[in-house]
Amino acid sequence: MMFTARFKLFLVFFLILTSNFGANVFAKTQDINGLDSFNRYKISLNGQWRYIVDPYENGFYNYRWQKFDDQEYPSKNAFFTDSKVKSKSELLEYDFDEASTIKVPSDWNTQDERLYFYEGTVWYRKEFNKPEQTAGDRLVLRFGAVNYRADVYLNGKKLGVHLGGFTPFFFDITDAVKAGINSLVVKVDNKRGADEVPTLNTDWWNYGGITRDVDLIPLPKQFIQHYQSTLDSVKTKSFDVKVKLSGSQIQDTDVVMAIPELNLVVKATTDKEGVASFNTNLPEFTPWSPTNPKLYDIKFSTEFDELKDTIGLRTIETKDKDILLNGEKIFLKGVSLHEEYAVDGGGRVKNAEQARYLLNKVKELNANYVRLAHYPHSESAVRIAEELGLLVWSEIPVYWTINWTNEATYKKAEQQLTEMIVRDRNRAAVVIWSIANETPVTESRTVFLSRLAKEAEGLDGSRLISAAMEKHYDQEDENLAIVSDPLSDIVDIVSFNQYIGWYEGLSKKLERTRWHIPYNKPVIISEFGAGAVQGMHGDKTERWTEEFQAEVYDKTFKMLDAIDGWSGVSPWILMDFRSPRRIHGKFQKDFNRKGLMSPVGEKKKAFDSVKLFYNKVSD
Ligand code: GCB
Repeated sequence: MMFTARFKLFLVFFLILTSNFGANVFAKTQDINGLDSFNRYKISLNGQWRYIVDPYENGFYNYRWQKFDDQEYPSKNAFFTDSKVKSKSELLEYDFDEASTIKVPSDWNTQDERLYFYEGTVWYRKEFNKPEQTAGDRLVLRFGAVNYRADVYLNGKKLGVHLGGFTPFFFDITDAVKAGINSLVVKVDNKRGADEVPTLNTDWWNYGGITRDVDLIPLPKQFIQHYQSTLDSVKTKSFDVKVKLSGSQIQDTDVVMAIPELNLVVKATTDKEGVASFNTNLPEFTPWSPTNPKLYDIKFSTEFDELKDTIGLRTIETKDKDILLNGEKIFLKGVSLHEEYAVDGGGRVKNAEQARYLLNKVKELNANYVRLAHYPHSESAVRIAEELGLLVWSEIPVYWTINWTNEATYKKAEQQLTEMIVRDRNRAAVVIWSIANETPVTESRTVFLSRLAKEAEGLDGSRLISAAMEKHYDQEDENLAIVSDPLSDIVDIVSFNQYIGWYEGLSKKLERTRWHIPYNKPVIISEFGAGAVQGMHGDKTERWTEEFQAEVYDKTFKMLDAIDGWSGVSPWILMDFRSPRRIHGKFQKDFNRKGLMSPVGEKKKAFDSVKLFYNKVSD
């Protein structure tokens, strides 16, 4: 068969594109995906970047709507090369040097008034100097998160594309980087799409931009890509760790694992995949728990590399209707949280301080648990939760309706799940991976979610899997709420959201409702709530008042208490948050008002209802 050069090139790209879980890349990245980098030496590319707003994607398509960035024609496209070279270009309008600057990491919506509602393309450029490196070493470019699609170019060469707004991705730029000044260009596009994850409809702000850190990470020629540790039992203290090496000559290499505080130093040798497996019985240790979130330093070293981390040692499992932490029953006293910090008019959380502010508010509720909704929050947030002793529910944005029958959509969800799990699977705080929120009960959806559950189980069999489901009512008894969903057979915890007293009836209904949940599994109420404008007072029957909200809370807790197997709750939500669906001119003004606090952190009455209830309930 005869193939044209163009088709051959397409085939090559297609094969490369389909062989990665991470970014779709034109550079080699398989062995850097999921790179454990939190504690590595990094050169930050955060700061001011040049930006060009491009609603018609002029920089991407010509006037015939043909792509400029076709790999066959990189030289034609001055835009992606040096911004000063404008000759022959069809893109004379573009000049990064004359463009304004925008902060990275951050959303663009709260930095430029024109972009408050914007959904489309913005071009970003950062120039950086090639770092000093030893010959043979590698240089990796890491993005913490870009919402939603990132097309990344270095010195005019396309490195690849990444889809998904909340997880990290990597490029090996060892060969693409040049001596002196380098030009890094990112086309960021936050347009929603019917086949994307999430899809067109959500109840949160679609913040666009490079929303998390950008770093250069120098690596030796042989390096530790990542590791996975599991404590099998607090009693036996059996501890399994797998360490994956990448780069050159990864077989038959010694890896040393040390936990200095436990006087533990053990050695293992890598197999032909570069994996060193440790199975060891730990000496006496203090288990990690919300009441004592003890963390230990852990270090892996090889002849060429060293990776440091801190870990908590704990187990999580279910037994019949109970959740067991370190073998003991625990009740999850939590709250749901969006990754939004509007205190200074801002939007998406941009740094660890803001994440810590929010998680400290969670702690003020006497909580031991937080639902990080509805997408993976930053790695820093998860680590701060771990430090503060908060158990974490972590989820991917498979939300409401998704194109369940489209394989490409499934792959996008699976990629986000993989990137989330690989990033956080050594965090003791994370106890639940959630694969979906309020999805319709259809066969195609259950097939889709079963595949995701299986994937999660394969990547990390040591945590619980859940999804926020929904309830319905008995046909003959309008006061009998039922949770019956085939997904319940697949997940470890039966979780569901319900809004009796707000979307359904008034608080009286909470007094009448009984529950039928026919599974021998723990039950978590992943959401309930009511809207209130902070500072608005009135009778408890008056919607939008703090009194109304507090009444819904008090009665809901009473109702839930009667559920057999009730093992946890994360009311919706800690703080009011922006949503384009919340357009009521008097009460909402672009904010979902179900927060226990206003967007700037002023408490409503219901905050105290939760605090009081959690004070009374034993863990
Ligand atoms: C839900 C969704 C959540 C919404 C909330 C609401 O069930 O899971 O994302 O924000 O209801 O306020 O309606």
